[in-house]
Amino acid sequence: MRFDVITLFPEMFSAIKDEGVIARGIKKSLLSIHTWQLRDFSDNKHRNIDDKPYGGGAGMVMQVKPIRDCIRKIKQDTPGTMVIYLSPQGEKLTHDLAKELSELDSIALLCGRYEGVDERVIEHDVDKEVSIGDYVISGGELAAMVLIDTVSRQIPGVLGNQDSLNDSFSNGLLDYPHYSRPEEIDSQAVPAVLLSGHQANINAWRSKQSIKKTEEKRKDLLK
Ligand code: 4FN
Repeated sequence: MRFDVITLFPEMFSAIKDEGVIARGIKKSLLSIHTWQLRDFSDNKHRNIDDKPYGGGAGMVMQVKPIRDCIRKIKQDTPGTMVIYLSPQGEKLTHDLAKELSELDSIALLCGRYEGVDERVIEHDVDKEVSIGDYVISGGELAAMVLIDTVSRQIPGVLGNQDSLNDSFSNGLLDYPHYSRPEEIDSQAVPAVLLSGHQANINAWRSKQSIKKTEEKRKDLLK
């Protein structure tokens, strides 16, 4: 899977490129992340890519021309890539959407800043809008990194054994509780079943806990 990221802050993406699951996916050539500095597509000496909103008001708007030129360049290199604008107006990013997107060969991610992009970019250049959730954030970069992380994890071979989630969320439920050494600390003991060595009982306990936790904390996940 190839990701092309259009951003004013390409350096931010070193956070996911340089270590962890994604870095290892890149090393194994299962993934690549290419960042594009939108300012390189500016047509003025100040390297501006934003301007004042028609109709007035606060803030600045990202202009059509640099974005359109950048997308044209990306599509020359990678025909057929899906252009996604990370935006509060988008379809909510879920595990299911991540699985769907992981079937694609390439995705271009447009990261907004200021008040966002000129609406004509959304009409003409963007294939899909995706949102990571209902809160204000300062820019689309963090959202793009969340998308890259969750989509990349769905690509066969990206996760090593150390990184694998057991069954959690493959079934749409919360994970069961986890325990490690010591067996007891400050009078808090590990549930006896986990020390029993009886794997069928352990699996049954975990499955019950998983459902119970989901009912208690995230009823909305039980469809
Ligand atoms: N955010 C809301 C309503 C109005 C504006 C915002 C907001 C970054 C460029 C967009 C936000 C949230 C989830 C991208 C938020 C996302 C963004 C995202 C995002 C700068 C303009 C902006 C009703 C959601 C609170 C700033 C709600 N997923 N504007 O945050 O890009 O991807």
